[in-house]
Amino acid sequence: MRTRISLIAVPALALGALTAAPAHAEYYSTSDPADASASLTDIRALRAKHGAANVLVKVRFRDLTRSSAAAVSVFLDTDRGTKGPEYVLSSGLNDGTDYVLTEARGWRGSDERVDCPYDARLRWGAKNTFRVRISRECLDKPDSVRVSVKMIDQADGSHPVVDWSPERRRWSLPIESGLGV
Ligand SMILES: [Ca+2]
Ligand SMILES: [Ca+2]
Repeated sequence: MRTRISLIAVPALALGALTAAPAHAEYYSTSDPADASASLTDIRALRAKHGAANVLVKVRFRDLTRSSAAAVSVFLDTDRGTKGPEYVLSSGLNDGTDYVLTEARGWRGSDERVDCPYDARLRWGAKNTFRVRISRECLDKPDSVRVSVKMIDQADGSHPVVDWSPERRRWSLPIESGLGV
């Protein structure tokens, strides 16, 4: 696994930032290995940005299909003092799927829906991505977030294929709220 942290969130700031790089990251990006090859929705990359208004998470899969039997959970850690995620965005990966943001109960969703602005979008074709945008209001405006993503594919009912990024129940580096997004 290769992990890369950009110190520069906004390209327009890049020149100035060369001499005064911020001490924190506002952007996280990692590639994920082809380690769930039994599933078309093997996670291949995870990116996250924490802007002034929203948290954006983008997951890229090997091959996203409209009839996918897989689902994705985007776990969000907004309180490092409390073990595990505080929120989870759960979605199918098929055309017309529902998605929901709830408070987390351990590494699961719950019935406690969070009522706030967020949206999710699937892109088929060459992009093969699932993208979610969550208002920072939903998350109680945290200074920093960490993300972890789980894919579970039920295509073969006898044995679901699971893939995590960056690793099972492991977090991205902390991402501080920044400009843009
Ligand atoms: Ca993978
Ligand atoms: Ca936590």
